[in-house]
Amino acid sequence: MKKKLQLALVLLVILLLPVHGRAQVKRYTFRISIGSWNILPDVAVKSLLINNQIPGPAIEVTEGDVVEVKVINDSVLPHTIHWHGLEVPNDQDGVPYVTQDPIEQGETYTYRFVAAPAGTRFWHCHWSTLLHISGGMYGPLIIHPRDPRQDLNRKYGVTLERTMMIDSIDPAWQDKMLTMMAKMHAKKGMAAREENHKSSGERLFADVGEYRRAIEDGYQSPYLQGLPKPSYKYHLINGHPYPLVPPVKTRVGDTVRLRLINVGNLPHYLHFHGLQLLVVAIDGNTLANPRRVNTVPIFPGQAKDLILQPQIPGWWAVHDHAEWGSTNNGHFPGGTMFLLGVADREGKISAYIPRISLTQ
Ligand SMILES: [Cu+2]
Repeated sequence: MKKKLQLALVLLVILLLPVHGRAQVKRYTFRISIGSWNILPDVAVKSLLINNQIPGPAIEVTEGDVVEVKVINDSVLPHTIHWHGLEVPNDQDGVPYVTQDPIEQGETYTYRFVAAPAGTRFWHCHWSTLLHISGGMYGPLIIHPRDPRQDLNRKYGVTLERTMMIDSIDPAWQDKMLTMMAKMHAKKGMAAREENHKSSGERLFADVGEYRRAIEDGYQSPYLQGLPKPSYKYHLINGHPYPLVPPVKTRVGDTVRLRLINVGNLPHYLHFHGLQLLVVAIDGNTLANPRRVNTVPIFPGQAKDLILQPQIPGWWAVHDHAEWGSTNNGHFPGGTMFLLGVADREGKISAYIPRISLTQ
């Protein structure tokens, strides 16, 4: 009897193995540099690039995989990387002076964690986040469920997938701040190297009491020094605003999964022409009751998974219905906008050929 039970267990394990697969170690290298990024052909912005791209590299793994990210800091500024929406060991969470020291110029640091929970998640720099996220330090972190019964692609029969990361930037502010910060840290770095110290040179306090005493003793808080503030002028999808956002081309009968991630500081309200869609997950977590909508609010730090099954052929506009989000430096159209091309069964999208207008 015992032997039969053992055999049944072994068979069960063998049956489950090919379905669930084995956890793997997935390795990534992030090389950080300061460079120029053309959001539009005539708008170049000083940026923080990871492997020379915005967004940075996409991490795509299966739940339970071990993720190893080697961060090489070739920039003069400090950084840490945070895994947004993941449940990682505390010392891998990437919050400077809360869970780790910043990664300084010339340093290499390796993060290691198990990918969980499944869903549409992302990563971003957590040092000077206002500047470093708008600078371009972010990327998708897609975790596929290990159990195929939890897989929304399988459930909805997804034939096409796109991930869109939304961010808003102020090029003039970003240029000024990155230049200023780079100069400051270069100076600090030189002084620190002479004294054989770490280069950040941040003033650190052990607790609130020490911070209060420092102010009583004449310490000047950085928040009273009046740094310039951003006034967001361009709204990007994967590093570019409309008209550089590539259209999503599909056909009647297809099922499209859009993974929207808002990494920026402004809310956006994406309105889809010509169809109703299903919101099937928020912040990577599957909804028990998907919502049928045609306008999708997406707030800072939020992710939403959308399922689209377009039925009417044509070129359909998808745009931010808070209209400032659909402008480039105040001019409509631009920003968070793209076209959804739906072909009929013969492959024809529309008799009307869309062109690009920038002067409406
Ligand atoms: Cu950074």
